[in-house]
Amino acid sequence: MVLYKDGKVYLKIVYWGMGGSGKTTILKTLYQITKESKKDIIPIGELQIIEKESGATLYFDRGLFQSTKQKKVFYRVYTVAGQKGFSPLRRKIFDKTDDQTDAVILVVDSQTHFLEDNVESLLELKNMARDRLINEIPMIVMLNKQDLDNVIGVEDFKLILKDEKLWYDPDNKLYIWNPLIYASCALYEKKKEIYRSFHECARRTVLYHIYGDGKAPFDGDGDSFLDTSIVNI
Ligand SMILES: Nc1nc2c(ncn2[C@@H]2O[C@H](COP(=O)(O)OP(=O)(O)OP(=O)(O)O)[C@@H](O)[C@H]2O)c(=O)[nH]1
Ligand SMILES: [Mg+2]
Repeated sequence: MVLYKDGKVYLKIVYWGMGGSGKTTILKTLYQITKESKKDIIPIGELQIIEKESGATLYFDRGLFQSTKQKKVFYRVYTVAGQKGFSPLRRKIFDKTDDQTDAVILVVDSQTHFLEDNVESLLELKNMARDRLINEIPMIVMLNKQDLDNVIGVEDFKLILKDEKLWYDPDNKLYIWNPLIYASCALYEKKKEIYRSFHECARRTVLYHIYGDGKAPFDGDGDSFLDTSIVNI
């Protein structure tokens, strides 16, 4: 989070995931959706897309969005380059010391034959975030490309998160902050869960900052943060 003297707040949200899982497409679709209809965020300026001829991201993509209800709140939204050799570039985006990542959206290519690559990408993220996922960095998961055949579902992916200790049992205080998992499609014509997943990520990011001072917040009975009206994004 970056806070300016004039009270403007910039929150940084990163789309992370294996090469080709759909991160750039998601950002473009989010941009279109929020440009053409009235939503809680509006895009400011154009998207910055840095890609190879093949369409794979070469460094990163970036978009700036402003909250329409809290006009001093801005979201700097990045996608990383998912291809295997680009890990150092991903670190530059994710781990910038003067502009730390506030929240992450893991974008999974849901086709079953990519399971291992998705897990590899998740492990890299875990390693880079150094135990801060969920307890300091809210996390959302998108199981993307659900329009295709042979795809994994939400319950399958929950098991992977459990294996990686990124899923808490109901008796744990962090249970309410378990990653929400959205079955999505990024293609504009078939779009599914693109805005809703971003909205939930933004909502959690704001809650972590307002109520948790940069950490997962808790209250007495534990679940009032599930009330979506508690905070404007
Ligand atoms: N069928 C289908 N294709 C998708 C979907 N999302 C993305 N694609 C396609 O998958 C390919 C890769 O998408 P990108 O958005 O470039 O993937 P990326 O995650 O940004 O890839 P890197 O930049 O290499 O990390 C493109 O041809 C997209 O059109 C989806 O939900 N369904
Ligand atoms: Mg990309």
